[in-house]
Amino acid sequence: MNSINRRQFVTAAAGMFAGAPDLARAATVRLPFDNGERPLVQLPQKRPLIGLTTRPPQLETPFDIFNHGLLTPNDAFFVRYHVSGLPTTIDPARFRLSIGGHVGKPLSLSLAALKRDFPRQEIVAVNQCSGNSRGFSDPRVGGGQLGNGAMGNARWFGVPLKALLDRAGVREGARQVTFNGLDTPPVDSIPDFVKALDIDHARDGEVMVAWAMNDADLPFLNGYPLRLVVPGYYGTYWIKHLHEINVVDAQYDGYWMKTAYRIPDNDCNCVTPGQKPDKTKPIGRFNIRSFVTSHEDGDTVRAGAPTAFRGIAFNGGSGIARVELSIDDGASWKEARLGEDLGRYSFREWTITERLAAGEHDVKVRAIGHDGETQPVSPRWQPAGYMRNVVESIKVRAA
Ligand SMILES: Nc1nc2c(c(=O)[nH]1)N[C@H]1C(S)=C(S)[C@@H](COP(=O)(O)O)O[C@H]1N2
Ligand SMILES: [Mo]
Repeated sequence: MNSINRRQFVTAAAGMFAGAPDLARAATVRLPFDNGERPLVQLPQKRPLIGLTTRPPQLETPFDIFNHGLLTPNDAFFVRYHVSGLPTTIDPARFRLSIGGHVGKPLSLSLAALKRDFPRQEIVAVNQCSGNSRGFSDPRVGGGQLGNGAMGNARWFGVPLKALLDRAGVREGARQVTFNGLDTPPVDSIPDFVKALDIDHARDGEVMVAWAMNDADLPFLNGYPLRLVVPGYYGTYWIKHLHEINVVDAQYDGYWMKTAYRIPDNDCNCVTPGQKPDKTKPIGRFNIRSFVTSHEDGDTVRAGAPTAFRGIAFNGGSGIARVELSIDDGASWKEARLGEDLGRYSFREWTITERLAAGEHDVKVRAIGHDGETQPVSPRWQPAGYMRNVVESIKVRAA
């Protein structure tokens, strides 16, 4: 366990910077690992969030947000980009989504047509970056040194991808579907960010093209005007500013599928720390995770009095069957009560009240999915630092 206090250290009140971009970097936050100092940055349509890079903009959500409701507010939702050429202005009247390639009838759809001519769909789902929590990797690995805030849960509105593909008429022999957004690499040597899904996955009726989240248009930095939503799958597939869908009759082998975003192809998707996997595959579904959101490492509670613990759990789509809390470093576990069920791709709230005897307590939380999956007690490791899902642990003092 890291010895630095896990409390995110805010040196100035964040709210006062709203609307004052020149002061937007005056506050900092400390993530609980080496070199974890980060500026709080305020970008358009966002409240001050934890800044990772500016070009392209990358922001993570301050963790206490997850204690204030199951849906992550749009202005607090994390932001991840790979390439720095963001579209600067998008005219919603002239924007077109194209669906082409191995189809009978290529389509070019305006936003109005998309909203008018197709069935609507709504789904609550977690979007989580593959590298969420990467900063905790030990030994450390390259890539964005993220805390636990590169995730968020939203109610997405849009049209099922299946409806679009059916309208275009997928031809015999289709293997995959590729997705491209309006952002572009700054130089030719960096490959454009294009991702692919297998044709059956793309047509499962759940993958969707979304234009709204939590009852509002997508914030620009979360993909305005359209993004792909791939419930249960890591954020890398959730293409933002989506404008090009292509059906292909071969395995798509662009850089971001063939070389990047790959995981060890074994049962644990892990290797011995420091080793390289001998076989890899594209990253896929989330593994199961759970967090305490009501308390942070280093908190003090009243000894002997009821302490209400609360948090969230989620997984790749089987849904959360059970969450358990331990206040004795994993020696014994008690089942928590699950909150409202917003669907099997959503955060699930859990609560439990415990009385802590005077002294230090190692508080741990673990979730069990309907598929039986649970979390490992010691962290798994892989060279890219993806898929961290160790049982989380915080120290709480009762006095
Ligand atoms: N166009 C585009 N879409 C993208 C990316 C990108 O770089 N460009 N990054 C992906 C990755 S890796 C993640 S984790 C999610 C993050 O979604 P968010 O920025 O809305 O939180 O966007 C995905 N979609
Ligand atoms: Mo990501």
